[in-house]
Amino acid sequence: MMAVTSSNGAFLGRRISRADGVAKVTGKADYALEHDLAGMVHAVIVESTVPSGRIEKIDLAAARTMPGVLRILTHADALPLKSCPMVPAGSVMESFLPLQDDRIRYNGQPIALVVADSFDHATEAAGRVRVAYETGLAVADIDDPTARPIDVPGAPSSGGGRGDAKGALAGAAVQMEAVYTTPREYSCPMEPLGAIAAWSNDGGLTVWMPSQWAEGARRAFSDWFAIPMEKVRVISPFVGGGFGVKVTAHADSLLAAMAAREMRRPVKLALPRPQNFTGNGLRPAIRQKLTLGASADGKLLALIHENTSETSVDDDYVEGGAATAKVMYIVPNLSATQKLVRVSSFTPSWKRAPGEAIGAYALESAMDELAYKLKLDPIELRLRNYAGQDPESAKPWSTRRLREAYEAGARAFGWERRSPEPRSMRDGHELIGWGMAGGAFPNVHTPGEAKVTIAADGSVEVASSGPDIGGGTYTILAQTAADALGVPFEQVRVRLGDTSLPRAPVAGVSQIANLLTGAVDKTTRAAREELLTLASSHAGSPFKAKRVNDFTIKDGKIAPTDGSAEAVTVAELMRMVGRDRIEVTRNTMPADKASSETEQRDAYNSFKYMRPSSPSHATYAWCAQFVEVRVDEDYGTVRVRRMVGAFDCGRLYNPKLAESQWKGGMIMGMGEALLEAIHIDRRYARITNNNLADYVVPVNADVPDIEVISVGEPDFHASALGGKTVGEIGVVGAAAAIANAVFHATGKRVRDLPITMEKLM
Ligand code: MCN
Ligand code: MOS
Repeated sequence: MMAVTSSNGAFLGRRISRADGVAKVTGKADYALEHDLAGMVHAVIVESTVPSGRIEKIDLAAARTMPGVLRILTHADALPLKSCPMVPAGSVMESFLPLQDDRIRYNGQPIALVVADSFDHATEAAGRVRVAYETGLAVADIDDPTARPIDVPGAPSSGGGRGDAKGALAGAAVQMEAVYTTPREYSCPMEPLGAIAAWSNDGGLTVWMPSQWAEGARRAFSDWFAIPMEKVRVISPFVGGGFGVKVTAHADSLLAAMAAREMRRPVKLALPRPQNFTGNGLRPAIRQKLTLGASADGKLLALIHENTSETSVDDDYVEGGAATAKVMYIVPNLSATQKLVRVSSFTPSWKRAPGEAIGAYALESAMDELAYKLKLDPIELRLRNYAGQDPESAKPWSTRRLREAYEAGARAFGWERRSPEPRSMRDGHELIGWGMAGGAFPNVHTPGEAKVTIAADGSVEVASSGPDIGGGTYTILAQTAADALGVPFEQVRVRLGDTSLPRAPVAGVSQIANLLTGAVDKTTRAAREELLTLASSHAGSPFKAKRVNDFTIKDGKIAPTDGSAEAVTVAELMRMVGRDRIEVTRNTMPADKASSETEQRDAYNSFKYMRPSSPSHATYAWCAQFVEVRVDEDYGTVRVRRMVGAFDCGRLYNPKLAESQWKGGMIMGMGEALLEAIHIDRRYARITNNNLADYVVPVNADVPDIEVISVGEPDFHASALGGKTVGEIGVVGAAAAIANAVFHATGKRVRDLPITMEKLM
């Protein structure tokens, strides 16, 4: 890939505040469920109250007589649906389709849909639906005595290895083995799931829903209802967070569309908060056994990672944890295995850094344990095993400034003042603990598409169906186009999140920034070239220069580089050459791809076309995290006092926004380490803490001083403009750094997250 320098480089790299920020905080942002369509009615889901078995009878008599009720759908009369093979079975999207049969797979499964003239009427009536079940055997969770781990041969991202780990372990001078467990965790976007769906008379479907991938949702609706993709429009300009749960469409939006079709009216289905928890979007509970073997001087010889994770009755969802272990250290012998446990749950899905977050927690905790065994500083142990190239593929790193991250983080934190012994630092009745951990996140790429329009007034519009789920896509794409054309940032307007706009892949695996800045840069350059071709060739142009390269555009003004004529604004030139617009669409498909292929509806499906970003180099973002905790000796309460994260994410398009991504990730890591866990009532295999009062996440008062440092440099193997992945790396390693700090404070190693006070007593 080639290094690209923009015409003036004025906006990319600047700390510009979010372009959508004011609209969001003043209530002007258009969230999906805030629409009000003429004739719209409301749907509410009735959930199963048993975890397994079948529906014997649904009695709708009482519900039907309730005020405002228009229709109640059940498996007996709901529309038959087709499956959606868009993503590999179980990889992130459930295969379950609601109201298709009488079988119960989990407690909370949608089993009826009440449609009424208001949300309150529908809710009231939903409470009157009476169901008789023939209950079956359930497996509550991974710890259920009847749970049976099963093998998943060829599981993606988890199995495999290198060398002879068992053999090397036997000969290792120092060994350590531990099992780390993590509970089910919910993604917790602030904006709940839901949708408004409306069908047109000619069979077209429009869905307003919050989505990390509008194109993917469009594909799902087209499959489910067996209608052409062109007939579906998904609109999602603003998303109140997703963290993985909005990667694909789920039963809520599907049921809204199904009801709208039955009713021949627009239907709104707003999922109440508790049904978000019991519907989808959980990281599964996981058990990771780590076995390390090292020489007496701390060189890793063997690493064995055995992962067992929950999945649903229907799907083989794999949350593999070994991805980080495979690339972090130069260990010659490594074995990774994966088992699944089928539990009576909906299919788990992604939560920020699926695999990496829990994998780094286990790996970096185990490294900390090994460091104590070897009486080595944890950073020193990591440096002795520093991987100079990718130990997995033997490819060179594109960039790996992890050493710099350790150094910068340690310096900012004051790591050299740490006394290594556990329980050796205190402040009155508070034990002080200092811990650290590292992390990695792969850099991937799916092609994307963009449209750039230069209008008669000189303003520029950038359009893509790609989303801004809160990270800053609106802002960085305006920065990109402003630089590539040479106009002020304020002159660029960005439209996103609507499938009537050019196609884009999923905002998952933190790839949107890199691939859409690349697509927008390429498209804007093409638009610039068209504008300058007019400047050099049109009879109305005031310029004598004859080549596109002879011009400069700066601050929205075009002039011949040699100064032979006065500059004119983009608007003036458009008028002089008699154009009311210049419109250009480009994609970043590989050049050798036939246009018949790029035109096909699936051409931007991340689950088909996502690749590591470079064929020749191993490309990852890296981090080192440092944490101070204070543990109350009497009560066992843990408070995080300071966090420092040093990140190598390549070039930053907007440091202000990247830093807030990192901080958000680190805070999520705090939740993972100390607070978050889904609790199951074993008798009914039902989630009990299905709300944000009982499912505890960090709030402002919990969040300490967080310092983040960028040690990256532009990496053109990673992306066209030199950036690496940002959105998920912040969570990777954070929980381990906290757990390690808790051990340093207390001398007690808790290997079961979250680390709550009772586990420390
Ligand atoms: N960025 C940058 N320089 C780079 C790369 C990114 O400045 N080299 C900044 C940009 O402001 C960009 C943001 O970081 O908008 C995130 O970019 P990227 O890493 O490409 O991530 P995506 O846009 O693909 O977003 C998805 C990612 C994922 S997968 C999860 S999960 C997650 C995350 O983003 N969910 C989030 N961050 C989130 N942030 C918010 N507020 N809400 C969520 O739901
Ligand atoms: Mo992010 S969990 O890949 O949506």
